[in-house]
Amino acid sequence: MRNEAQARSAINAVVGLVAHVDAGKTTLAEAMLYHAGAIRRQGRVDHGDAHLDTDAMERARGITIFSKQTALDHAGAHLMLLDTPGHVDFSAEAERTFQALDYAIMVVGAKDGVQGHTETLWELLERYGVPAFVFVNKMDLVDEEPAAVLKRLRERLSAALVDGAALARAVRGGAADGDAAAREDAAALDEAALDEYLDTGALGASTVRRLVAERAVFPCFFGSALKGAGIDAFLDGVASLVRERPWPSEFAARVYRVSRSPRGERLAWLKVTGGALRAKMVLSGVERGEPWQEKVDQVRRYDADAFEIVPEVAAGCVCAVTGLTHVMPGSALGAEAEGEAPALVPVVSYQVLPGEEDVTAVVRALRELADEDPLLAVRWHEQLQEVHVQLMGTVQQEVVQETLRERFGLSVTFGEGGILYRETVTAPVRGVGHFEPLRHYAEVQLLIEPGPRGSGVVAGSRAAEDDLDRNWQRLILTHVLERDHAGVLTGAPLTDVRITLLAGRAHLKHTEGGDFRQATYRAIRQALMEARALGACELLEPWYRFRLSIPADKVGRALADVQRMAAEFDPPELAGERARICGCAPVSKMRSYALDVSAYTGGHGRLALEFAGYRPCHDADEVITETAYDPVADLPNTPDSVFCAHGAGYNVAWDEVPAHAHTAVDEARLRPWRSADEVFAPNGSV
Ligand SMILES: Nc1nc2c(ncn2[C@@H]2O[C@H](COP(=O)(O)OP(=O)(O)OP(=O)(O)O)[C@@H](O)[C@H]2O)c(=O)[nH]1
Ligand SMILES: [Mg+2]
Repeated sequence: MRNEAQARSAINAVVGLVAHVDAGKTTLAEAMLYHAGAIRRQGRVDHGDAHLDTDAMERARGITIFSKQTALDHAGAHLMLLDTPGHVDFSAEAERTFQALDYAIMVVGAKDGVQGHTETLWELLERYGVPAFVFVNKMDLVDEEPAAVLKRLRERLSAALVDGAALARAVRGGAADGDAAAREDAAALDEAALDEYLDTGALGASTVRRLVAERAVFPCFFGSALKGAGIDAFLDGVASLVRERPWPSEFAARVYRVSRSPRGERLAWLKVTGGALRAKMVLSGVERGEPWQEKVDQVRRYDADAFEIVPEVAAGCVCAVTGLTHVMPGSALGAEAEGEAPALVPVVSYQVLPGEEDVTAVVRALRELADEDPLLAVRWHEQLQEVHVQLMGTVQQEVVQETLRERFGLSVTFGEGGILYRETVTAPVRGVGHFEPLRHYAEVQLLIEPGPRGSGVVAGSRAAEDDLDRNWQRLILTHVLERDHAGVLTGAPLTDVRITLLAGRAHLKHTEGGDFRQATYRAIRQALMEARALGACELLEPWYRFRLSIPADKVGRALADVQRMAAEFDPPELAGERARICGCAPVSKMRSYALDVSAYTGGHGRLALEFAGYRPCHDADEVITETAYDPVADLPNTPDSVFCAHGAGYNVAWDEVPAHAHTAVDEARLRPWRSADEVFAPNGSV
């Protein structure tokens, strides 16, 4: 490990290696560590002894599954490297790390070139605003000159790619052939830089670093990670072209990953983005409506599987901490702002078949895994005694299966995958829920309104605290946010709505813990039944963005296929022998298309798919008919209410409930809308 004097003078940068599977990220990380003197021997992924692919499943498969941290020091820069998995089944794990990156290294295989997944990741880097270096790897496998490869990459990735080695030399005042050209290329991409170049005939180092940091220029390097070619120039280039952001002094951090150590400790991996993180520091936050406060136990600096316990970590650095049980990947701590929802999410749900195993043990184990990867979204249907999880594909399925066996001694299989539908409303509707069996009492009135696509469920309140105590309001909003609510068309989860608490009532003596939960759930379902009666419920289905690359003579067949799939697409682009069709299509139509493509192109076609959000279902009527869901018969999700008369509770059908309600919504008394977070805040505005 570096000494502290070195650390203070060094520029800190968190740099992620990203690429499609097998591009050579782990091998490149290995080579960089070796050339920088951080490890004494370069391991090989193929020999199962790579420094970073430490997990047994990774070593057996020769792929990276979990992202890892390591660090090196080179020429005044302290680079914290995050190696990410490239397989699409683990792309959510890769995307999580994007939130921690100052820079990315996009690895492109010289022979494979830019693939569909490369473009997906490149666009994600743009979305997260991460500056990028490009490393063209496996140059030992092609005869092409770097200049020719660079020209091709400019067409596919970005016109702002420049020769990185020449640019780095130019920054250091180099005068070799090509250095001036690189400087000129870079200057041409930015107005202020061009002025500087025309005035002085040069570009200052800080200008070039700014261009890189602002994503105006992407320095591109060439080499072979396996043969160690081009690595020194790459390290010199990265070290001289990164700069450190100024970090605010107030503590802030973002959790980018959660995992378990081999000893079972829950590890939260985070990037400190303000102030410093210290051991024993008390942190607080709100997770899914639940406020929490906890003490950080150990702060650890990791290098692959090994770690060092440190008293504190400064802003700009990544670390892992123990002691935080509530944070999830993406959680914002301290002054950090809420992050965006991830783009790469699973859209196919699989039933977990427990076989001989005890189903409750399987659910418990899966919930523990979902605590690390919330995208698994474990769903337990009590009535049907069925467990469902969401997965990206069959390789992830194998990994979950193996993890259940190794960690929990459970052996399960999976059923066939099904599409994950969702439901929303297209018009505002009100709902009432009342729960009053003998010696219980709670009533809730709320409003459900359509929200923007992709916004999920947002909750807030307009009820006055004089009418309903703030603690009850908090409790009701917690119940709104604590789980998915089933829609009434097919029972699929409700999404893209804003749910506002309008009124409610508790009983001084009789309101107990679970009563508001019952009233809240029933109010939501009652509102959805009202929406259904108005024709204002809508079924949504996931869509894929696809990139289909095929031999040019197969374009007719491909076009006929995508048309049949109800796809929206751009006209085919022809380039020499190949054609490319890009567009969007329902997941339900396209999810097994890769096999067809492979068959009708004799293995020469490629289909890249990525989740493109939810849209109204193209065959909603058929899906609804086929599901044959009866929302009134779904008793755990009943839209009905329970009222009390003569000392006994009795059921009131959903359409009668508003007439029985004990509270009334008085428009004149409604307060301005406040988000759930404001209601939860200890001293927030009221
Ligand atoms: N010929 C050649 N092979 C290489 C080079 N770099 C990596 N490889 C090989 O490419 C394969 C994949 O390398 P990895 O480093 O595991 O690739 P990765 O991008 O980390 O893969 P994932 O983490 O699974 O996405 C291995 O067989 C490497 O030995 C190179 O420069 N030249
Ligand atoms: Mg790897």
